[in-house]
Amino acid sequence: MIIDIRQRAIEVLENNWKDYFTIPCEGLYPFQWNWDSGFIALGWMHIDLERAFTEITSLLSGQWANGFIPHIIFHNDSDTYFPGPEIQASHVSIHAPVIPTSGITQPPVLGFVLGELYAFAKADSRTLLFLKKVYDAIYNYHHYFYTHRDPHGEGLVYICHNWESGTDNSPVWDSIWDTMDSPAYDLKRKDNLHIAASHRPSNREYQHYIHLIELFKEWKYDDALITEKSPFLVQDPLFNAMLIASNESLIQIGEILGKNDQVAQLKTWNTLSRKTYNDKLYNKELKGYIYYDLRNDRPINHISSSSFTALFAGIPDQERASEIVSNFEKGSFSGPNDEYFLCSSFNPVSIHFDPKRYWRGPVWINLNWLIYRGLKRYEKEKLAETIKKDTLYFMNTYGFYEYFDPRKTVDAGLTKGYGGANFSWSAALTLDLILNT
Ligand code: 2M8
Repeated sequence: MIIDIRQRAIEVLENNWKDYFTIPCEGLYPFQWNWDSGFIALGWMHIDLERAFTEITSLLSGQWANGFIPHIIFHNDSDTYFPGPEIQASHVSIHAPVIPTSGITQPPVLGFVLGELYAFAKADSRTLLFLKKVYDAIYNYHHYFYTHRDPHGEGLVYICHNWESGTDNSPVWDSIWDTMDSPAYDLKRKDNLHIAASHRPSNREYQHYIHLIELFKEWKYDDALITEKSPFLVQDPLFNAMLIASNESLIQIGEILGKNDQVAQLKTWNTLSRKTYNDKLYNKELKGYIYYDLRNDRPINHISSSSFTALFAGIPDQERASEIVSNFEKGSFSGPNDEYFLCSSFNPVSIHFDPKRYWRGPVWINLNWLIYRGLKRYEKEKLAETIKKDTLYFMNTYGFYEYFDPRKTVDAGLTKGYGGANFSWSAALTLDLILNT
């Protein structure tokens, strides 16, 4: 069984490999995506180390002069995705490279991906050479965040678009859409040609997504103007946990490479980031980390799977970690009688929970991988094994889909997962779950 799933995962990655980068899946997502590539590199690491390195260097070819790394790099042409390079129009920024990219980013996973590569392949002489080659670029990405996206110097950086969160259609963003009066654009969406509309965001939501891009283009993707005026400005628990975990890996690798000044700066940033994350984002009643709406100066009191990624970055102390995982033991995310597979992307007891719609309830494998590793970090072995078991159950039963229904009660009647099939990070992280012991 294990050999079989491993071979099928390798086939998915091979088919999605486009000479020097990997697409998330055919049709639906035909370009290179930022955090997808980070997770995908962890799959390639088990198959072909050079490909893992190439995946990351290809992503870095889209880095902007100010250190920013975009969420999509348009290496290739394709007419199966909206919004493509002509809508995203990175060329309006003075910082953008020649290659077309988007002008927004995604959760900064690259730093900890370097840490994973080092842990897995430090004995291979190519690894240190690769780390030397890319270290400064990824450090500059973090420098960009702390110098452009932390207006109050708190150690928490903001995201300015739901697509930057990675959890694009989460109910968390609903209260922000309520503050916006976006034009009723007639959009030529392509996602609904690939996937049932009932599993994807609504047209109104897409109008908000595009309106933000239109505003940023009007401001030439200038960070100062975005900070001053963007209606969407949020401190997100997943995004900041990825930054903190990536700082940690950059500190470790920087020490090996003798990058003393960068290491000292990363330590200063990370100490403040951890403290503010704990002080500002923790909600004791909900037993989890929440979001903060910086534009409207108010907490957004929702718990999602993003809330639990703080464990991956080692943010809570042991006592708080135990409080957090009570959500998985006869708690809201497991259901009082274990009615749900772990881990729903949104709180199943919430009225906003939708088990089929993109990021409003279904299980995603990259979040499961992060939570699994977080639970291991806090020695919550039993729960970690449950989440691994649930993840591999989906993969074995349905294949490498993009997301899955968390309800055990409906599972017996299902024949497929949801969203794109043959999805790269589902395959890559399955490989890592099986092979990285
Ligand atoms: C989804 O997002 C893209 C926009 O970036 C989309 O729906 O068009 C999200 O799940 C995101 O997290 C992911 O990186 C991307 C590609 O897999 O798809």
